[in-house]
Amino acid sequence: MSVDISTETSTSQDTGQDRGQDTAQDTAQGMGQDTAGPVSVAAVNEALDVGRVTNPYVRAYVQYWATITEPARVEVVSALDDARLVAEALDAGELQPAGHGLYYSRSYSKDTARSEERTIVATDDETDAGVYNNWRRGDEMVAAQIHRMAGQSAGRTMYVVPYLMSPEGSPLAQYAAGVQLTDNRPVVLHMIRMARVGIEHLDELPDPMDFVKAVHVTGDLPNLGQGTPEDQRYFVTVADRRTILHFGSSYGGNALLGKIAHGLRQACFDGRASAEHGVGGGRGFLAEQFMLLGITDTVTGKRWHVAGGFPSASGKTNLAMTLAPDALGERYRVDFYGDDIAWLWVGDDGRLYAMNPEFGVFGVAKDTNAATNPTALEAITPGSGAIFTNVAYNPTTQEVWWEGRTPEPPTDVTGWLDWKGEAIADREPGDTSPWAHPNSRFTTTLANVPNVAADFEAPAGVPVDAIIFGGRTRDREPLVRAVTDLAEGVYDGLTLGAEATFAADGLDGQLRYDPMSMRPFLAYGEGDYARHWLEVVGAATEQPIFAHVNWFAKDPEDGHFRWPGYRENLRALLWLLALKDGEVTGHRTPVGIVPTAEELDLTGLEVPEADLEALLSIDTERWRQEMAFRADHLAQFERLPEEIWAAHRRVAQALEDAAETAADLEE
Ligand code: GTP
Ligand code: SPV
Ligand code: MN
Repeated sequence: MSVDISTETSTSQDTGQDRGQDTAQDTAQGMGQDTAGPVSVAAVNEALDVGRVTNPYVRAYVQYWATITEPARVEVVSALDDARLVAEALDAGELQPAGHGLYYSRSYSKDTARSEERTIVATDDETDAGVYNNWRRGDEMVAAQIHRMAGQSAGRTMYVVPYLMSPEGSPLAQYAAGVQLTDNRPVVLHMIRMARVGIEHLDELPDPMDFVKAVHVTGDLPNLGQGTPEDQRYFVTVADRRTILHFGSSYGGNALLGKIAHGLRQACFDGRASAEHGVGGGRGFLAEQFMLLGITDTVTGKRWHVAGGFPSASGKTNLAMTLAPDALGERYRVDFYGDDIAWLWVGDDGRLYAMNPEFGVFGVAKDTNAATNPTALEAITPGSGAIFTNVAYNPTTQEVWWEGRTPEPPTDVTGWLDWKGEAIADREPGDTSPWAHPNSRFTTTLANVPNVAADFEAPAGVPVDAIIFGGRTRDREPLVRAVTDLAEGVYDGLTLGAEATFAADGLDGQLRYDPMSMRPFLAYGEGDYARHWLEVVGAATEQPIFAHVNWFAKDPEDGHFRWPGYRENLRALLWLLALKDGEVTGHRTPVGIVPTAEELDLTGLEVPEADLEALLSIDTERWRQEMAFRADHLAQFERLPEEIWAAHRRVAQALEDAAETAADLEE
């Protein structure tokens, strides 16, 4: 579908000679970029015709941005182009082979993760400003991004990637369509794995203007001043124009705009706005950084669905893909739906539903192995088409490795390169820096995950029985505590966080709060967001049970994890669902209901007595300290609903009462 305009006369002074890696790529393609000027209007039209793009608004949008970024050629992409694009990327050295049907890529060394301080939500309405969303005015940010992107795709191909962030036929499909423009072929290959890609997905737009305009320009990565005061990168969602403009990265959520820019930030905004259009019974929908799984008790035939938010790198992928622990595997089956994003709404029958808008998994590689996440390993086997990014690579054997894949790195280091491409054999003695980047990832499709749910693409979504929140906390949070009241559940989500890892990151024991695990993805103010949560979930005729889980409690003496985690985590969820179904009662504490030691099914698992006791109890003093931090955290939010404050006061009072009772007992 490529339209080559290399025969046209050059009008640009910018030959792209100084564009670092791009020059090498395009030369390798033999596209003659030195002579290719900006693509002409006629050539763009031709590419759109070849790509069967008939929607006049999409055509005008592509034309408009082509005049700004000035690519040498335009190509419309579909998932069917994958094999050809992979072959081109291998030829160009953008990908390297990592075994049969597996690929390796390395991103620029200063471009290996999202950058929260460079990420902005812009609208025309000042009241959309929150504590965390880096709000700016739309006009200002659009102008700034046009300025940054101008001419920056010179010599490159602009790929037009039409995509859908939902299963086909979803009641939320109206909010799911988008067209990403990108000048980066590996980004296209990631999009094909992470979203449903092809113009046919946009054929049935209720309104031809209902698509997200998502523009990605890579930029001259070695010269963007990443992390300096001259940083040129900006990742902007102009939410009220449904426009996403990302400049200065080729990595993950910075560059695959369907995923978090659309699937979370834009959808967060649309979810509230959609109430006016009658979506979700007039309440709208929620877009959350949530995993989604199904659990079936094969003995009773009962089936539940659990959705839940954990901050980035806190265990969503691992939980979503989990298998039941061996000792319980005969009885319970876990089905995978999604690992990073869920959209939730109330269906016509009054129940709360959830679906995963993504088509693939962009999972953390570190510690993925046969014991922790066997299904992930199966999803990245030869022939799966998986792409590894920033792990260690051996070009001779085409193997990949990351910390925790095996207990020790390969003993024969011959040929092994670390994530920067530097030979392990050349390392100074005593150099213990990781072979793989800590945020290195694998990209594979949902369908490759062996325990993907049979109905993972069902447009109706699945009914949600439980909503869980979980952070990394070493000492205060028990293994699981259930919350049965909606406002207290939303309050718990708003006060979710992970402990500061170094004293310098914050006060000792104080959390880096991450409301609902949405801190980097919120599109509008936290108080209004809390209100939207109360309205959407409050409208459900059957309320989900809420819970806070923690797999990361540690023994302060020797630092060991008190809970084995990973597959064993299912045991906490089974208790929660039994509680919801009235089969157990648990033990009531000021901060929720925790399991008794007898109620938790520990068949085939040995947890030392002292660890179990700590996992199932509440440290009232630590909690009282936390309540003061929470009050300060919540006080930052404008228009926080009174129900949330009331929930805070109830929990605080219950803790004071518990402390008093304890003091009385001591006397
Ligand atoms: P994002 O994709 O960044 O949103 O992360 P995520 O929430 O999906 O986190 P993921 O499941 O990839 O886990 C992040 C890291 O935590 C990995 O290195 C996991 O091995 C580790 N991890 C996940 N679950 C557990 C657990 O139950 N116990 C312990 N100790 N570590 C875990
Ligand atoms: C996260 O950082 O939470 C991710 C990876 O899931 S990214 O898509 O880059 O945001
Ligand atoms: Mn994530």
